[in-house]
Amino acid sequence: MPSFNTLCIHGGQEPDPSTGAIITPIYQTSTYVQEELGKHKGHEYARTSNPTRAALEANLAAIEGGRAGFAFASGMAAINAIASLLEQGDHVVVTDNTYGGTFRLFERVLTRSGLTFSYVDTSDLALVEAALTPATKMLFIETPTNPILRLTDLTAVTALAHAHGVAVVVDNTFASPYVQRPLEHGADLVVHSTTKYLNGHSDSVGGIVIAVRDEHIEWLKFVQNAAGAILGPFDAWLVLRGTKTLAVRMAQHNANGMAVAEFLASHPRVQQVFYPGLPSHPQHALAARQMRGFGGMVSFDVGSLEGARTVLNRLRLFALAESLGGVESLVCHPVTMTHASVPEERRRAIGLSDSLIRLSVGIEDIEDLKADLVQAIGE
Ligand code: P1T
Repeated sequence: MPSFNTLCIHGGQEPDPSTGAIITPIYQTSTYVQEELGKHKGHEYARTSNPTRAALEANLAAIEGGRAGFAFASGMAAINAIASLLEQGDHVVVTDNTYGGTFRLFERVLTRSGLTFSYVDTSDLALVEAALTPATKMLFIETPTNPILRLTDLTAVTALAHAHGVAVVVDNTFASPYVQRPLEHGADLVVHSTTKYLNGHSDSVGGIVIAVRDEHIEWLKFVQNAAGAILGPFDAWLVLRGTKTLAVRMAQHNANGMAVAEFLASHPRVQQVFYPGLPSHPQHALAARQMRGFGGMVSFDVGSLEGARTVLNRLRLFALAESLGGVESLVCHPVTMTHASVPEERRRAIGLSDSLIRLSVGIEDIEDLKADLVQAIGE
């Protein structure tokens, strides 16, 4: 089996059969001409299959170490496709500090179809076990969480879930498959917003589900076509271009993330830093076991909303924007931006304060990033 860096570039890739092009072309077509009735080259209609999308799906399945991948129009569409594995009356246990859009999909959309969700701190196995009911069919884990960067022990939680016949889904968006490999810990499904590290260049929105079990693969293939929230060929091509440099980008995100976290941790005006790579992180030992490097996401608290506002408005190289995982650094204010759909009392319960600032540390020169933080926060 080729190593990770090689799989990023070559996994699932073949020269184009019609021309030998080394890069899979953008098959920008809606349909495929059949030679005669019932005789075609493996593709009939582009919602059902597209060679560019298929090349991306094979690439991402190889990178995550899964058996099949299914690409969707966004990370949320991918999560919605996973939820379609469930039926009315089923119950899901969800990491409490999940992306705000995931919470909104579950609470505002899927509860209308008779699904129920319990939000628990999945870093605490006893809480997970206590939340399981006879109706629980799925455990939806985000680790590290967005934006508090709390971790869940994937090996332990998967063993617990499987002992109760519950499938485990891991949203691996924040870590990327370079940093964390949920399927190797026993997870059943991995989901990504490809919008983030996998694409890596902030120029495409998409999602992927990686599956290992026959019944999941069969259903996801069916529902991708039946519901039709597919990733378009141009976006598939962009993500495929992105994954070729995933390994080198992630090594630099890891290095810059660590350096920024250490810089913030030593800054007198910063009250708290959330980063799994810091020894002060309550789950640093787990992070060192479960992750390869600690990623490029760093959150910190300057103690007051006014202070946060000043920093957010002063930063220059860190652009004020939602999203993450691109080569350029971004900063956001989760309470009013990415997590505005989470009710205030829930935000308080998970420790998401009004003064929290979230950084997506890019791969620019670290000295330039530190200089920007100094001019924004002060000496
Ligand atoms: O934006 P979309 O491609 O639909 O992905 C949704 C999503 C799913 N899971 C996680 C962990 C995410 O962080 C996201 C999207 N997050 C942001 C836009 C953000 O700024 O946090």
